[in-house]
Amino acid sequence: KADGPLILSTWNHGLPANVAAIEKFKQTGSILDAVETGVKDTELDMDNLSVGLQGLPDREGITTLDASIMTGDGSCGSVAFVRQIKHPITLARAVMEKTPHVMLAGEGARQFAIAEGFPLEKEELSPKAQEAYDEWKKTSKYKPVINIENHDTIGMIGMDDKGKLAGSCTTSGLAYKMHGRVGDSPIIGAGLYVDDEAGAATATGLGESIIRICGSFLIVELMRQGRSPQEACEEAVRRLISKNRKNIADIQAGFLAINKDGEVGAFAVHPGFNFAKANLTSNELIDSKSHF
Ligand code: SD4
Repeated sequence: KADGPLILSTWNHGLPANVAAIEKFKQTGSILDAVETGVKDTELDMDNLSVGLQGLPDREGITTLDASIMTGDGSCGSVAFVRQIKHPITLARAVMEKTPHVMLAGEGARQFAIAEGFPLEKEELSPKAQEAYDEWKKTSKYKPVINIENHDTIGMIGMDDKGKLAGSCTTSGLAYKMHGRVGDSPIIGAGLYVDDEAGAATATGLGESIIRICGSFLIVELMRQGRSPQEACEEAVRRLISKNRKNIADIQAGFLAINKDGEVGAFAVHPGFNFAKANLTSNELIDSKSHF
């Protein structure tokens, strides 16, 4: 078990998110609070066009958000295809803690948010998203480009000093997706899975390719069977490639995992994936290896 909390999160924005997570952990001692607060930082980052209401819209010009949260005892909550909510991760946590359900989507998620007192934000694109959308509309081609359009979702997994695990994942999903499209991030077992008895995993990249293999659940189950987090992430990437052969050159996906002993692993389909790893005294960005 770690001496203090260990926090891992996807991509460069994982660095400031980890700082927010560690700070919160110091205040409350809760790994759940830490992973929620950490990704809230990214949900507000105006430079991030793949998370939060400033994210790139769907092809109708509407930004819709997906998020999930889970703890190692099996508690989980998520929201999908939700509009006008600044912190979908907090809404996902409310679904987990205040409803008998795991997942709320679309208008129902928004109604629940209103009932819980979440402020509804004005529905308008951020200046950067508007500019990108106007440019995209000139050709309206739907072809996600790896490491450009599909990067930047934040997935965060953490362990406290007693070995308890929690994770969070939040995104505006694929840019210019069809209206109503839901990715892997709010799907428990695809974008996120956490089990104190085995480990935790989160995913980023083309959601369809990740859903197809139940990516995060697969990694946690492989760790349960004794694979290291690194071996488990590599096996999940191999599986993903085997089920997405036709267009694998255009598909990026990356996985990040921790096992119950605090060992860490990461692997991606293509180069370019990285993650941030923090404890009480350090916070570093690490490049993931990749299959190709
Ligand atoms: C999705 N997995 O909605 C998300 C997108 C993503 O980095 O990870 N972007 O498919």
